[in-house]
Parts: sequence; structure tokens; C-alpha cells
Amino acid sequence: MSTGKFYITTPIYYPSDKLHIGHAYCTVAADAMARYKRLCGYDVLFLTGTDEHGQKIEDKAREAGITPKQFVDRIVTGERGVLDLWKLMNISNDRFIRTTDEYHVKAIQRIFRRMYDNGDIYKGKYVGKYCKPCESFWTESQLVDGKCPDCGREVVDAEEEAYFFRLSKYAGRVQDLLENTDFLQPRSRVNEMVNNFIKPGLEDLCVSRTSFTWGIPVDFDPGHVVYVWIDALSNYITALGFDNDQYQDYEKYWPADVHFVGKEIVRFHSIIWPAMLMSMGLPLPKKVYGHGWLNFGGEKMSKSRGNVVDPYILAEKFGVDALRFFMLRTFPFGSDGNFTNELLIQTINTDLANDLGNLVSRTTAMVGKYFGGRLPAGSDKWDRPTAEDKDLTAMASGLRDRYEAEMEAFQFQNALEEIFKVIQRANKYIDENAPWTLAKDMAANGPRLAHVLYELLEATRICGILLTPFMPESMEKLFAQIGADETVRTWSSAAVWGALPGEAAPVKGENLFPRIDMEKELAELAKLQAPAEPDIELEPQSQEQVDFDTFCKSDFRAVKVKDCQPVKKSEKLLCFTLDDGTGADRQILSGIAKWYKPQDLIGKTLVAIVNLPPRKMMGLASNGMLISAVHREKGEEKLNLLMVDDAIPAGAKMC
Ligand code: ME8
Repeated sequence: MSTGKFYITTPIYYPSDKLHIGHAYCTVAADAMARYKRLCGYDVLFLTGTDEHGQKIEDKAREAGITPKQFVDRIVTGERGVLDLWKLMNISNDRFIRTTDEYHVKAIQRIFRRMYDNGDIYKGKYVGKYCKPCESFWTESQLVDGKCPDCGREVVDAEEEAYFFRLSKYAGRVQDLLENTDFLQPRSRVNEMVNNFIKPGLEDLCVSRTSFTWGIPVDFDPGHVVYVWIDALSNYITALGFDNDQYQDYEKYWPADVHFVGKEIVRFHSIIWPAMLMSMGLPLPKKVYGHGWLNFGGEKMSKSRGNVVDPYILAEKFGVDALRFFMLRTFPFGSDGNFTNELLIQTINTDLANDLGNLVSRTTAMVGKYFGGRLPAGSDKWDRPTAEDKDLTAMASGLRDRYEAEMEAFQFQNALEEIFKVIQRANKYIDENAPWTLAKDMAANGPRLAHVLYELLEATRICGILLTPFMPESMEKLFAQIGADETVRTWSSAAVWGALPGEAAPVKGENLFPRIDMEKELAELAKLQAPAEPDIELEPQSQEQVDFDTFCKSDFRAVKVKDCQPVKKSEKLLCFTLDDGTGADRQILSGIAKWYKPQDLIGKTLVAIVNLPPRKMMGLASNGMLISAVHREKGEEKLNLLMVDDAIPAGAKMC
């Protein structure tokens, strides 16, 4: 059995109030990997956590009227927060780090000082665009139309004092690491890093800020907070106890065996992080694997695009294991994948309900029906194996090695494909041997029938072991159904054909993966996943000011509706005859037919502006405008005419 340590990490997540299955993708993959390594006998440390500092969090907390710590606490530990999501997805992390944890904060201050003391961090000037009212520095690319992205006002060129990390010093060593080792995978990501970031010239990195406070203070220069990526990347060692006393595992687990990260943050992990470690004289992680994105509707799933898929909805409907399985079975880990509900349901129906589910339920049902629930002793032996026996046996006994090769290369999709080839072979074996025909003459065919069923149970057992990292709970149930106890669920037994005792006693149980009614579920999902419309949407208030004298020129009056008629050939317009207190009728046209029936308005007291120049609409004159309140509710436009107390006489001035 392979032994040794295995340290695997996911990125630490920004606290987001809308966690989606894109977030879960990396963590589920890392979980499958961690479980696989534990199965192989490794001493695994699987780390995940949250990245809780930075200006964005400070801003969001301010908007919510709470402190940044209250804000992150709510999203990390609150209901349906980060911890809840990992629980839902059955993530088996051994440790969870929050960058606001006291031990991490202290360790970051020490790490910063180490790099300062060895001359790799120095004080300089940060030049950027500054918004005075917001007291914020922005980079050119953060500006919106050249203006402050927060308040839309002009920005000015400005400088602030800041610390810099000598990233440029490590450019050569990092390039060598990327080009000449297997450090960064998939290999296709290497060129992108070297050509886009290193060859154009690596500049020193600004690693402190003074324009906001929600971060880890530089202890020898208060007023500066440590750049959030220095703080975040270091989590991989502080969580082991580096530069702190919280944990004592640094010597044992570092260097990490692999960091799983999304492709957009490969840059930080394959350039900045190795350079930081080089600066501190620490060993480098063995690998960084940059996985692809889960897209939805062709674009990266993300809260800002509003195209997120809620893992709670899917897990509730189809089960967590089916969801975990789907993500890793359907998309190659290194490339992007487009999530669709159809694909999810199709994968569940084909692989899980049809292929695996049917294999288990047919086999266990037949052992019940033909042998009363227990195969006779000796059914594991058959001295005249048929070509089909040999084929199935060979495929299943060699499966573990083929699977292992794929898992070691993080090729989850291929590993699962190997398993499903065996499952499909086993289903074909049922048809080839037609147990129902053999059962017609039990006296003559009983032993052969028992052996056929044994072969099926044995192939299922091996597949079940190798599927455990992907679908831990369902495989527990599967083992119980095929009668495989703990001793024959091990990694070593996955390479041994015949480990299941001949007198196997399977128990037909609940359907492991019920078939899904595609049409019905798609319709329901479409409803559930429709982007939530904000309840009430209001027109933003005008930034443009109007001087008082101009405003006073607008003449608002109370008007009483004497008559109201629809306008011929217009769906929108109503024609009002109004008493405006002058003694002469005033006619106003208003585009409100969608919201009001004319007869309901007769006798009401409304408000009109009466000194607008006359207009013609549909050939009719309109002298003024009725005032309404408008807003959107759940995406729908709403309008309410401003109605005032009927005691107000027609013509009363509003001011
Ligand atoms: O980047 N498909 O945090 P994060 C696949 N705090 N992966 C996705 C995804 C999608 N649609 N959306 C997000 C950060 N991810 C930093 C990391 S590590 C020292 C600091 C992945 O919450 C994303 O690629 O924005 C990243 O790997 C992870 O979720 C966390 O993203």
C-alpha cells in the first residue's frame, strides 16, 4: 500500500452571499482527491478556508451598516454560508482557515517582516488615480469611463507611500520553475504565464495600502495594511503553524502536494507565491493545478453576471452525490465546462440511474429471487470461464491501476470513464448470460447462475470502491446492498478479483439513483433558477441640480376629473377633461391606460403641471401633464396617479 503524507488545498474563498456551484467545483474536486488519497492510505491534510480582508469587504460592510468582522462572520458561519455549503456538499476538509483568525494575522505580520528584513520588501511610492471624496486609490483598469468606479467623479493622478515586494528579482527563477518543471499544470497554462506576465517584464509588487483599514496592519508601520494577496497566499503555510503556535504541522505537511486553483488566479499562485517562498527560503509547493470554469449560458458563473446556479436547489432535488459526480464526470478538470440542467439530468439518468443503479438493483433482485438472498458457497469459483467471464474479470481486476493513473494526473473525468466502461461491460454481461433463462432449469444451471451473479456483484464491488471518493454516501448504501463488508471495501481489495466471499448475501434496497423526469424537472428548475428580481426598483435620484427659481416656475395644481375616455387607436392614452379651477375645462392626455380604467377615475382629485407648452397626441391637444409615482416591482413597471384629498378645491396650487 502507498503511504506518506498528502497536503492538498483549495483557494480560500472571498465571503460571498451568493455561493454557486462554480465555487463548489474546485472544493468538490479537492475533496474527491483527498478522499482518494485517504483510500490509498495516505496521511492527508485537506485545507480550505476564507479570504476575509480587503477594501471590497470594508465597502460592503459599510453598505450593510455593520462592521467588516460582523459582515464576514455572517457569510462564513451564518445560515447557508460558506461552512454550510461545505457541509451540504459533504466536504471532508481537515482544517478551515479564516484570514481573520488571530494566529494567521500575527503570522502574516511576521512573514511581512521576514521579507522586509531580508531586503525584499522596501518602501516606495505607489502612483495611481485618486478619488478625493472617496479617499480611494484606483488603477487605470478599475476606472469606469475614466472616472471613480464608486461615485463616478473625476479622479486625479496621485501618489501614496507604500511597500513593494521585489518580484522582479525572482523573474528568472520563476520562469525556470514554470518552463522546466511540472510545477504548473495543465501544461497549457505555462505559456500564458510566461508570455503574458514574465516576458513583458515582472514589476515589483505593491504590497501595502494606506487608503483603507480592513486588513492586517504592518506592525512596524501602522497605517499600512498588508496587500490582500500576500495575506491570502500565506494561508497555505500559516494553517500548518508556520510563524505561529496554533498548529504544529508545518514540518510534516509542507511543501503542499498540490494547490487546486481556478484559472484566473493561476497568476498569483504560479508567480507571486513561489517568489514569496523563494524570498523566505522555503520549499515550493510540488504542484499548482489551474482548473477551468463552470460556465452557465456560455459565461463564467458569477454573482456579478447574475448567472449563478444554486447548489442547494440542485442538491435538494437530485442529491449531493449526483451533483458531485456530475461536476467531475462531465467536464475535463483543466478546461471550461458549460453547465446546463439538461446535461445534469441526462448524466444522472444515463450513468447513475440506468447504468449503475440498474446493475445494482437487477443483480441484488436476482440473488433474492433465485437464491433467497444468499449465493451458495463456491459461487465465486468457476472452472470453465467463458470468454465473457474472462473479459469482465480482466477489465474489473485491472481497473484500479487504470483509475489510479488518471487520478494521479487529476483527470477525474477519465478515471470515471474507466469505471463506467466496467459498469457498462457488466450490464452487457447480464444480457449475454440471460440469468432469467438459466433460472428456468435450476437443477442444471443453478451453479452457473450463481457464478454469473457473483461476477456481477464482484465487478460492482470494485467499481463501488473506486467511486467512493466521488459519491461517499451512496457508495456506503451500495456496499450494504451488495453485501460487501468493511474488509472488502479497501483500496488493496479493489485490485483483488474474488475478494467478496462466495456466499455473498446482497440485500435489495432503495433505488440508489431514481430516474428523473427530464421535462418535469426542467420546467421546475427554470422557475426556481430564474434570476430573482429585486422586489422594488426605484429610478436613481437625479444628480443634476435645478435652481430654485426655475423650480418655482413649475405650476402644479389640484385638478378634478370631470370625464375620462380611452383614445381611439391608442392602447396607452386616456383623455381627461379636468376642472382646474379656472372655470374652463382643461384637456390632458396621459399614457396610463395600462393601469387605470377610465370610469374609475371620474371624480378623483389629481395633480397636474399646468404650464407646460401644449402638445398634440393622436390628433388631440394635451395641456399639461398628470403627475404619477412610478417604480418597478419584481421587474414589472408600476404606476400610481398622484391623488390628493377630495377636500382640496380644484385649482389649489401645490408648492
Ligand atoms: O479568488 N467555475 O476567491 P474567489 C469554477 N480569494 N471555479 C470558480 C467559478 C466558476 N464559475 N467561480 C469561482 C479568490 N470559482 C481568492 C483566492 S487563494 C490564496 C485566494 C473559483 O472566492 C475561482 O476560480 O473569487 C477560485 O479558484 C475559487 O472559486 C475562489 O474564488
